[in-house]
Amino acid sequence: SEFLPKDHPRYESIRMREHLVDMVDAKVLAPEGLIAHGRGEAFDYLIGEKTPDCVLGPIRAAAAALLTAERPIISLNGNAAALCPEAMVELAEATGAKLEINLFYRSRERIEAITKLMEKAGAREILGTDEARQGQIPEIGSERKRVDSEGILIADTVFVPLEDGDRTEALVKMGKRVITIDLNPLSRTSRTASISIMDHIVRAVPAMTRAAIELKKLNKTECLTVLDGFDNDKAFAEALRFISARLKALAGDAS
Ligand code: PTJ
Repeated sequence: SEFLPKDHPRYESIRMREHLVDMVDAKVLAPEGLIAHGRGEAFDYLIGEKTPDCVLGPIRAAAAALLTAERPIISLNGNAAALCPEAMVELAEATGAKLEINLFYRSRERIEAITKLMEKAGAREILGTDEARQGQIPEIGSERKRVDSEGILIADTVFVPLEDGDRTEALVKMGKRVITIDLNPLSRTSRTASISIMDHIVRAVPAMTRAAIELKKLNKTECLTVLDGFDNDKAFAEALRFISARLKALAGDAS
């Protein structure tokens, strides 16, 4: 905008905020999505605003999970669509997963706005838009219970970036493998997912696509070995250790 000088030290971060405000006007982003983003930004400071090495394992496991799944789904909410629509399409193409819109603050207007944005980004098929095909997940209290009967309802693996904890828990209880991205390692989402990625969605999604392209050189058994070797509790502990070590180093404490 006219207010943002190109040489501002936090140019990228402010530009992203301004884009998100525009996305609220366009009905893609829920106003509450702005607050969620702010919380994410705070945690991004703690990790140094780049993908920590300890997150490469979860990213690789997530790519392996999508590649080896029978019916993988990438679930889109307003934040994901607003921040990285093209990267989501690329991930879907690299892994063979389908895209489905699934919203907490659900409205026809928003579903249409997100569909239009995703189509512009190159998406060919988007699930979750056809009322006639709507199924329900009774374990979920929110509007997120409305899912596509040919998508999340029958999926074996669901990628739910930027999530509220309820749905992750319900999907895991249904026996589905759930992959999440959340900058906050302490959130209920991160704690209950099968694979949680503590990183900014804008960095993590392209990294997942790169990992998927690499993993495609292996056969299915080798991909499954990558997946089986992954331990989310261990990854959670490593994520916390990473933040803790980084803060200690910044404070000048000897390690
Ligand atoms: O589009 P809708 O209607 O489905 O609504 C989406 C929101 C995000 C409003 C809804 O799911 C929500 O309220 O989510 P929460 O419970 O605020 O959780 C969002 C989590 O995402 C928080 O724990 C943040 O730390 C994290 N987060 C926010 N922005 C990013 C992020 N993680 C990674 N990358 C980000 N850019």
